[in-house]
Amino acid sequence: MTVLVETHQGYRQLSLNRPDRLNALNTEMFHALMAALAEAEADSECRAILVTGAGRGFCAGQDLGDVQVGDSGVPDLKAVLERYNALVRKLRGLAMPVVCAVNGVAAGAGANLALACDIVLAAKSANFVQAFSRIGLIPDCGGTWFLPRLIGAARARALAILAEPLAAERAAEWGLIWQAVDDDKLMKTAHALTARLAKQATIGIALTKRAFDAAETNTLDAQLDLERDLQDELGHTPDYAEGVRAFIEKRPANFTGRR
Ligand code: T3D
Repeated sequence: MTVLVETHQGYRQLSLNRPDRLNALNTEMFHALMAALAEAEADSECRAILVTGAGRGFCAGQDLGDVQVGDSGVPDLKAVLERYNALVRKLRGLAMPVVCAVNGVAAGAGANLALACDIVLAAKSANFVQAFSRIGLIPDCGGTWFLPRLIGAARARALAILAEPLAAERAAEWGLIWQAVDDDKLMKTAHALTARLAKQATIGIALTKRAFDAAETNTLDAQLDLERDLQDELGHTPDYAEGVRAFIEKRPANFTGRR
């Protein structure tokens, strides 16, 4: 199985599972990952997702041995990109938080797949490589969009053009990821974080994701209107009522994530 699924209380862990290829993405893994995300989304008990990799790497990007050749006899990269685009759209559109635990090297599309997640943790020994320029390509999987927004144009361009590995701790210092964690604490930290998120107000998190994504193209005026509308929507959720009640009663809130 190219993606392993573990069900935990309130969340699912999806592990990319081609360790002998550093979890490089092939067609089978793409379909397995899309299916696992759709199944998690359809499960009303699932309120968060943890993505990680099996073995010593997180994901080495596209499996360079698995590119189909099109009718004209040249590699059909458009087909590969359609798959990546669908994956990134799926991750970004999920109405629940997605944590990524980068357990080892994240290269090419593998690096940008991690950046498409909401909160990225990485083992201190892990690194991020925009490997594309080494094979004459541009960063895909949203890389040209995520990188400058997260770390600024100068660093984004150098990483993309030079394809030098960026160590996890430096990635955290630069704001590319949330946190670099001691290797032996990575999965414990990732599980604790994901379990915590699974108990938060899920719809509020989903609309927070939506608001941040919209802010990338909105004017302040449009964003203020969007915030008003999303907050109005959240004002009708049981989790908002529970959050306020719990505050007043000085007790932890018991969120359900339901409408
Ligand atoms: O081209 C298109 O299809 C369009 C789409 C592009 C999207 C992309 O993601 S482009 C970028 C593709 N990825 C890369 O170029 C990265 C290639 N891999 C590497 O540069 C290195 O493997 C790493 C820097 C990631 C890790 O290096 P290292 O020394 O830790 O491991 P290794 O020995 O190179 O790899 C271990 C095995 O995994 C090895 O197999 P072997 O020799 O033991 O049988 C290696 O061939 C295999 N592997 C690593 N990456 C890939 C891969 N096999 C297929 N595809 C890979 N991307």
